[in-house]
Amino acid sequence: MQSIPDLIKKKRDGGALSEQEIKTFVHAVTDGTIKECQTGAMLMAIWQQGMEHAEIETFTREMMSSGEVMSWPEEWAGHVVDKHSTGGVGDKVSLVLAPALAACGCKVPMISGRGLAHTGGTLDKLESIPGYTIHQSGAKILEMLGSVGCCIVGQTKSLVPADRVMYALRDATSTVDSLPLITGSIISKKGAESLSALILDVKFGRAALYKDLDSARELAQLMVAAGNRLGMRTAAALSRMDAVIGRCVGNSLEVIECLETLKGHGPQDLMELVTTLGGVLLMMTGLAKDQSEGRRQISEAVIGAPKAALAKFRAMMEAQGVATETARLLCDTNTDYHSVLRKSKHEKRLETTEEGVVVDFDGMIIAQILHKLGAGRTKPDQPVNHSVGARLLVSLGQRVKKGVPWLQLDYEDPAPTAEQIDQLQNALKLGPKEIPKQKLVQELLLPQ
Ligand code: IUR
Repeated sequence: MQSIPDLIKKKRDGGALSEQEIKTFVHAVTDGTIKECQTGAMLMAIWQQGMEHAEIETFTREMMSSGEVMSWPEEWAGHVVDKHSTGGVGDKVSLVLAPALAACGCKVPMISGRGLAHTGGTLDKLESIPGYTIHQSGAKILEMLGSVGCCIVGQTKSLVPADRVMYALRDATSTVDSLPLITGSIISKKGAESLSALILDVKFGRAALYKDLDSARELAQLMVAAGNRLGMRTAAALSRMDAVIGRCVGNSLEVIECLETLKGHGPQDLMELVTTLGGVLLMMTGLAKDQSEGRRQISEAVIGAPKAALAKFRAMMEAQGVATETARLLCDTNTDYHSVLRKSKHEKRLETTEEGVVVDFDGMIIAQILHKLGAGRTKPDQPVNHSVGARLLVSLGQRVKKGVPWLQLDYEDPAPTAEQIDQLQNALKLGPKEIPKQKLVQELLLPQ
């Protein structure tokens, strides 16, 4: 058998690793027999030389098999689904989509992540709800899927251990932005959920990991191919991420916006993402005959009477540790959300400095400043301040006069500096007239 240095050399020099060689590497990472520096060197070799399709497939499969692979009752066959987003600003889709899918008959074992860098994490948002416990055992996940139909939880220790090791080292070796490594990492974890169908929301734009449509499409194609080869019906949406999804950014504020959406008052762009992604999933599971029927079912679950998705969200909160009274308060109409969710000690309203039509918000600037004010983290275990956030007070296309409040900033410690306020002011772009809206979901890649 070849030694680890031989494998590193082969990849470093541009060779394609065989199935056995990839197995040897992933096993060594999983059982800890490889030195950290060797894993780092292999990651860099992969970053530089890339991988062929067959290598990516084997790599992903081996990562998936490095730990526990979940299994579900036979009667759920075909209906176990999930979605993954590559990360955005104000991206709260999962909190609405998971219960909506459950209301439509799917089983949704949604395993999510925490936020890192400028993008928020679904788990951080949920943890702003007192009592919500993201760590749940495999047995409890099974029980929640049986009784509620969905759960949103953190990665369990036994799921894809090879990724835990590699992901930490990728950060330390500047190898995060590698298409085969991203594909292996994301798709192996979804494969270990034993999904019937998976939708990927691959974002492109100013506030996304990939700035242009072509590179986002390249990643999406690789992930769709790997997911389908692993036996999940996998599709991807390429969606624009320049401004903000919905009107709120920041953990508590985003939970409030989701609850409002589940009560039928959601912003149009958030609903567009939820119904598009959910519609494709329902089509892939066969629960809807086509995409538009799927969209209609999801929309009905969210805005129709009774509020079926809201009921699922409430049941999910309770199943994951939220007190019955807290869950009831959050789901009541005309509730005071801040009787439950932490409100920031301070707020500041930014006003327009000229007259004009709102043509753009720079989501990246807003996210970066909120991150500095404590809404996000720079290191994996850093705590976040759930109360820090921002709410847009004006909409795209709206004509505004000078001196109109356009952004409410919720902050605690640190307070924003004068320079940060100036930067935030630059996030708002006014123009002489409205510009045509661009499509939010630019392309869909569906399985053949
Ligand atoms: N999320 C993951 O789970 N893996 C990755 O490589 C990235 C995000 I980038």
